[in-house]
Amino acid sequence: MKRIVFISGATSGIGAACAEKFAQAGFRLILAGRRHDRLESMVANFKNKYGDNFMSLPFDIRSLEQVNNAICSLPEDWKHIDILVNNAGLAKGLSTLQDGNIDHWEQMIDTNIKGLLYLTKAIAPDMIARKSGHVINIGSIAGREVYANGNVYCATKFAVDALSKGMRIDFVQHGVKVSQIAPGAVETEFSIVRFDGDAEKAKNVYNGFQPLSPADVADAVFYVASLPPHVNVNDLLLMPTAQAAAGVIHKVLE
Ligand code: NDP
Ligand code: 8X3
Repeated sequence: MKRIVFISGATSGIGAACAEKFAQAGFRLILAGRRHDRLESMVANFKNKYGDNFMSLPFDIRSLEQVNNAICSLPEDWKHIDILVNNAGLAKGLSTLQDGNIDHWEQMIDTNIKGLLYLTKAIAPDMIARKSGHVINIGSIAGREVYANGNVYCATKFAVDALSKGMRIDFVQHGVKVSQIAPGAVETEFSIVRFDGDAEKAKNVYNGFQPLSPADVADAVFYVASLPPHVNVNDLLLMPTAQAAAGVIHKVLE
């Protein structure tokens, strides 16, 4: 039986690259995100290339009701999820706490922490009942080190780190694995979202060095998901070679 992978935030960046990687390898995929049109075109494209193994599930992870309705709506033959990739997340803004935008804080906390919790609570009980499953949380270097103006985003990723450790303790007796992949700078839509669509500001983040690509992170997620049942990667910090620490990137600018 083909294993089922649920990917949150599959419409772009790391989530989309994970979808491509697992699709190529023959897994069945549930692709989630808010942008319905993108999910539909991904599913159509994958079905064309890899067969009938894909479904889209559009919802806003910040809404407990939407999360629960979406998971309850899964058809019987899609209900037993083997791998949950908790990837949906975002940064909004980059400023000191005193100048911070409270709407931005709510959005980051509601998505990166509460959304991850809602989705895990909706999916993990079935893994626990079956004594098998794997939760892979996408953390960040920002969950290891606080950088200037990163305050609330960093706090949400520190929370992902803590929740990954907590889940691992809670699920261990049930044979459910928990891993965290924590990347450094990856060029995705992340900075465009952070800077409210300012593409030039976003591009500057990645100027002068080679960031990770979404495919680099997807390779790591796939590796972690492919290990035998008795082996788990608890935690994997994956950095661009040019990034030594959260705020230390060696840039060569012309
Ligand atoms: P992208 O902006 O490219 O992708 C973010 C994804 O999250 C999108 O698919 C988006 O889908 C989804 N998402 C955001 N808000 C919601 C919501 N409320 N409900 C459902 N889905 C949502 O960024 P990345 O691929 O870079 O980010 C993926 C993860 O990786 C995030 O958790 C981020 O914190 C983390 N990360 C990113 C790094 C980087 O440098 N890029 C480094 C380390 C970690 P949609 O808009 O369709 O809802
Ligand atoms: C994203 C990486 O360093 O921009 O989590 O916060 S960083």
